[in-house]
Amino acid sequence: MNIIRRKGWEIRESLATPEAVFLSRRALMKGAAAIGGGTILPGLSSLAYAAEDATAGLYPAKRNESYKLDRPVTAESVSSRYNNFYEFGLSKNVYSAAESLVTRPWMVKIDGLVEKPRDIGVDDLVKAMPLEERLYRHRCVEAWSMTVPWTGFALKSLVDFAKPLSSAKFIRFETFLDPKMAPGQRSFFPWPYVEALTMAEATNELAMMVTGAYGKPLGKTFGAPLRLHTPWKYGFKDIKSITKISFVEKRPETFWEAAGPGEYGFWANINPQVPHPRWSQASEEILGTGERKPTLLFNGYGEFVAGLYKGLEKEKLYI
Ligand SMILES: Nc1nc2c(c(=O)[nH]1)N[C@H]1C(S)=C(S)[C@@H](COP(=O)(O)O)O[C@H]1N2
Ligand SMILES: [Mo]
Repeated sequence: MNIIRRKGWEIRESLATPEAVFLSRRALMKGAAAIGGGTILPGLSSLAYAAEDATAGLYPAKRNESYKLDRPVTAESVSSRYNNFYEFGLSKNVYSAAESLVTRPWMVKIDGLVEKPRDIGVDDLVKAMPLEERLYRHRCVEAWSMTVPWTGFALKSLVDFAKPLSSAKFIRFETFLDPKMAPGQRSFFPWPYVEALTMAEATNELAMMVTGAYGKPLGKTFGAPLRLHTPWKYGFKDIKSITKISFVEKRPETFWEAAGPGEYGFWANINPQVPHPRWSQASEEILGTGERKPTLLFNGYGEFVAGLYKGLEKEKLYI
């Protein structure tokens, strides 16, 4: 157990209270004193503010009831202690290492084939988007699954905000690159982590940008402050801690395609009948229960997404 360190979201939640304002003032004075004789420099207070989560008060967001479950939500104590976040190590037990992730200030670059490329602070982006909660199932390619109440907004809202040109055919996402902060990035993988979707996939209602979970701002181990969730695809598509979103014409090479092209592809749609080269995808272990359930085509989300793949039958849609 991690007793001494407070979780990121506890600090952020308390921001709404006068006490937290007082505390950050005090931290600010200390900082100013360190810089020069105790005078507060102009502009410093906004800097200090940007170091914290200015959107914490938006949680919990109202649930969108369109996405029904066939199983209980996974306990947060389970889902937040079994993670894939290779930037912080290869094991599932990376949650305390991931606490080194510095999530404020956090800029997101929107570039490529858009009307006007821009850099936007994650809090300004979140404030411009309609936040809601969705109950989604998550199926990792390693044959385990979990069910999480994510908070965030439809990726389509971000696409509308970015105003892509008609020449944009794909959307490419990139994670931060900082091997000092994330020691896993010193390993042999093709960093930074990259993922991508077609524009049709990105504007499907299911594709979600996630900024929170369990009614709170996103914990670091879940990929704060901004990650993707596409519940009909294997979990490796759900890129964490996004710093760059680019609209492009050519299909990008993704992190896992570059790392293991025989085993992981661009499409990664869930299909129990197409095994991974080294194991079956027919069923999944439900995290925290010891139970196995059959895996469903498109993870059971076919009514939303099956139409996206008409005419693409020659592609390797299921790895
Ligand atoms: N940047 C980054 N994003 C990532 C990963 C990663 O290692 N780095 N792992 C992926 C994989 S394989 C899965 S299953 C999910 C895990 O999400 P979770 O830790 O919230 O369960 O994140 C995905 N996104
Ligand atoms: Mo995964």
